Amino acid sequence: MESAIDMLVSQFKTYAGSDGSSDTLSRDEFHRLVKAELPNFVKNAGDTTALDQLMSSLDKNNDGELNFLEFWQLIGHLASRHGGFHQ
Ligand SMILES: [Ca+2]
Ligand SMILES: [Ca+2]
Repeated sequence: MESAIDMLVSQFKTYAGSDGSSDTLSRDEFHRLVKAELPNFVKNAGDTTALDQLMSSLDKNNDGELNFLEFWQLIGHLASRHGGFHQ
C-alpha cells in the first residue's frame, strides 16, 4: 500500500510540476493526467467539458487548481467504484 501511495504522489508531482506551481494541478495538467493515467477509470476521460466539470467538483476551495487532497478525493471515488464498494 505504501508503494502505491508513493507512486500516486510521484505521478501527481510529475504532472503538477509542468508549470510554476508544482504543488497543484492546473486545468491543463489535470486534463493531461486523467487522459494519460486514468483513461479507463474516469468516465468520458476524452471529453474536455466532462473533465472541466469533474475538476470543478473536486476544487473545494474554488481556486481553479487541485491540490493533492482535492485530487485524492477522485482517487478515493474511483478506487471505491472499481472495487465494487457502495458509495
Ligand atoms: Ca502545477
Ligand atoms: Ca483548489
